[in-house]
Amino acid sequence: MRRRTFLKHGAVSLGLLGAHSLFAIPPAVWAGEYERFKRDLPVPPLLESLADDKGTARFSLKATRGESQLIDDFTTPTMGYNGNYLGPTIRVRNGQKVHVEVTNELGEKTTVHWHGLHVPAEFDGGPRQIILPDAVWNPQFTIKQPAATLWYHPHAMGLTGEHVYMGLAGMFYIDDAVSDSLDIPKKYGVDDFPVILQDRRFFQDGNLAYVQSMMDVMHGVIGNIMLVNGVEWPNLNVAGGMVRLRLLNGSNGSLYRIRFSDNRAFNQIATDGGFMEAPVSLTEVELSPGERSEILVDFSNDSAASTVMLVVDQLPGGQYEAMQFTIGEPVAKYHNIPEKLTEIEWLNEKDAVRTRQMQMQTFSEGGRLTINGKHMDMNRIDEKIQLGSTEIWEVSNYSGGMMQMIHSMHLHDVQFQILDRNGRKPDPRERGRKDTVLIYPNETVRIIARFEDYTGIYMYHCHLLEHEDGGMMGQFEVVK
Ligand SMILES: [Cu+2]
Repeated sequence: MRRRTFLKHGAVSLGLLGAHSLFAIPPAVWAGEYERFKRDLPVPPLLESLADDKGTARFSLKATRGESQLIDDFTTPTMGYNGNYLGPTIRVRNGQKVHVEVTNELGEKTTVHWHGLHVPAEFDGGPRQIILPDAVWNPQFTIKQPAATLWYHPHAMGLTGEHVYMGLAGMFYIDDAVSDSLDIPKKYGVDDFPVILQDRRFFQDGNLAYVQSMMDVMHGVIGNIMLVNGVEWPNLNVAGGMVRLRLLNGSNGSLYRIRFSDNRAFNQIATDGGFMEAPVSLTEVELSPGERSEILVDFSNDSAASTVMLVVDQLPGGQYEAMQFTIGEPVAKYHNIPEKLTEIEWLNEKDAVRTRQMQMQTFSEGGRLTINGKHMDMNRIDEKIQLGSTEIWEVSNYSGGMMQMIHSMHLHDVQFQILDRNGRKPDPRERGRKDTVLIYPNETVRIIARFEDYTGIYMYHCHLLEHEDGGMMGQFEVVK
């Protein structure tokens, strides 16, 4: 079915896709004959923890290669953790000791970075913690942060974009007394679902078409097929009640605006690093690469067997009816939206010991991607930060001219808070714990963070993965 459709639309794709038309399968939306939403949304399995006699949670992750049916009728060589594509969801509690055994079966070096997790530098999984082929890495840490939806992915210098593109990524949940006590959906895969959004581009033979041109490095690799948890056009059967979606922009370089096909309102309850103080009613969530958002969607007024779609506007790019919800019978127990979710300790500008300027620049100096005019160098420490201190970082994006594009600033080690965007207070939906922040062209975003508990070297970088691999990254060292 798909192949026939491809031939039929081949001529159309030539004109619209330009240089990529020779290898790319045409966008899903043109394949009018294809039956969508016939595959179930895959829910990554929860990773079984083997708790030892001291109560430490023990996990085993293997980075491997495999084959997947990301889009129907095509077999694609992929990478995954403990499977063919993506990885299992790791679930731990605040205060818990965690030990992960990571085995690298990729045949090339990789790392595993715990995105959003506050851990000792040596266990952060950045480019300094390389796992050689067939080697085993044993990070151990204690969870010291509130309930949140974090994720894990590779972070080897120059290879991050390709490894993530091939499928290496997984969710990392933290639970605590607050998440236990809130009367919200929390049954994994029943009324609480991970939603990992990733656009991808394919060759006609089903292979993923990673970086093919300089444009792909400049803008990030922008796909024309939207995957949800590793499948194009999945359907999810939900009961007629409240459903919690943990949205992750797992793309390499696309900005996503996410909404429902009927533009219904929903409530955002968490930012990157955990619950907000109170739910925020929205009709659209905006996520740059690496950002997460938890939302509560009310299906209790939908009649049984009705459907609604999750729509993703991709910038730059297209619009996707990414997945379908099919609503079933009403639930027996209905969750209300809590008025209050948690308390956040807001950092005070007056406590900041200094302000650092971070200029994210595209092709500033001899065609390079830089921060403050500097290209990433593993042998250079860019910023030294006093342990326990609070700092303001002024992150700006003024590349100018033809090079206007978004950046997505990610700091390892900390959860920060957004003070303002071009001097204006952030939207309510951004008032919470953050580890990744969208920076629009011609924008300066001030963030504030406290660097506590651990000394050592951590990364800060653009989370457009081709920018990161291209050198838009630096190292800060927390010192005593
Ligand atoms: Cu960037």
